[in-house]
Amino acid sequence: MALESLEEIAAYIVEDGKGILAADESNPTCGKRFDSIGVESTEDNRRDYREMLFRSEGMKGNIGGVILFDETLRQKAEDGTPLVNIITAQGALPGIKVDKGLKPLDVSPEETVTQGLDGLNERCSEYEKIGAKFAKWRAVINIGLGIPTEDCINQNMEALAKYAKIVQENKMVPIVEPEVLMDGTHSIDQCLEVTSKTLNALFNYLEEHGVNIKGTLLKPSMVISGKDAMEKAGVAEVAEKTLKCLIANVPSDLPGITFLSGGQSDIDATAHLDAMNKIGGFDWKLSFSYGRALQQPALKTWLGKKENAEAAQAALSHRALMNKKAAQGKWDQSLEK
Ligand code: 5MM
Repeated sequence: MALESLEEIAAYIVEDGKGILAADESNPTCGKRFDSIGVESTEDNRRDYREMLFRSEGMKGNIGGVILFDETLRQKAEDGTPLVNIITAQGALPGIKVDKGLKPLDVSPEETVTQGLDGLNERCSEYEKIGAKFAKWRAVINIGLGIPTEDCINQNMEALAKYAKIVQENKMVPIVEPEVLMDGTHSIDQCLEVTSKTLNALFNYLEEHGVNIKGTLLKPSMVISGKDAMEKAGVAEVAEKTLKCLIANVPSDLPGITFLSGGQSDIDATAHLDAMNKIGGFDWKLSFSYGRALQQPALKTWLGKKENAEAAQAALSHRALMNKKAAQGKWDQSLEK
């Protein structure tokens, strides 16, 4: 894969309905996932689980990129092959999460700002040498009484723009991930308003900081009702309002939008993506960068046992294929049988 420019890398990741496997759980998050199946989160167990995922048949043709945590980018498989080489052999590009997590915002401590700009240039330079072709930074926006504040949106979106510029200077494609959390009782319309403000600020800052939009991918949350909302919007409304928000706020020369799943069920995440692609009317590729919605069935099947690896790989392969179909607007519930 001789991909020379940022534009070529970004286009490759999302070409023909391919999407991204988000496997960049930090060790504490991986610990939570493993707790749910009664597996200890050791370095070897994390390696075994991820090696199992990356060797799945269904990676090929369905997954264009894999986001990794620092530990995984440097890890070798049981037979000594670097995990990065296994990913590349599947036709996917390795990427790296470079943010350093969340800290409370000084002016509004119930909100957070993402950290990680200190030393980012040096870290990116090393990651690029190890083989990373793209990077990811996640900002978190909460909806609640009086929040998000303007300060929270502005500080997080400006940090995303500064990160993106540094990543591009190191010849990698930045994925900018502004996640508006599903937690709360808010309506889909409140989510639409907050997501619109957030994306509007993000693209203003990206422009101000001279980020090349054609060499960038956006990883947003969908416009969706809060997890504990009284009334939940259905698939058609989520698709319609998410597209309305994106069309109003995202430049058409951005090559791809790869959604996060954010706690949606695996089928909901696929159905929403498919509904948007069936509506159409936009220039970007509209695809996926799911963590839980791709991994959950595989994790529950694996249970930390070697004898379950094949069935777990089949579960991941199935979800990867279903989401590729959704990214082409060709998914149907009957394919899930
Ligand atoms: C896979 O989880 C990622 C890492 O999270 P932490 O830094 O909190 O450990 C996360 O950024 C992920 O890439 C996105 O949230 C998308 O994952 P979901 O599960 O929301 O699709």
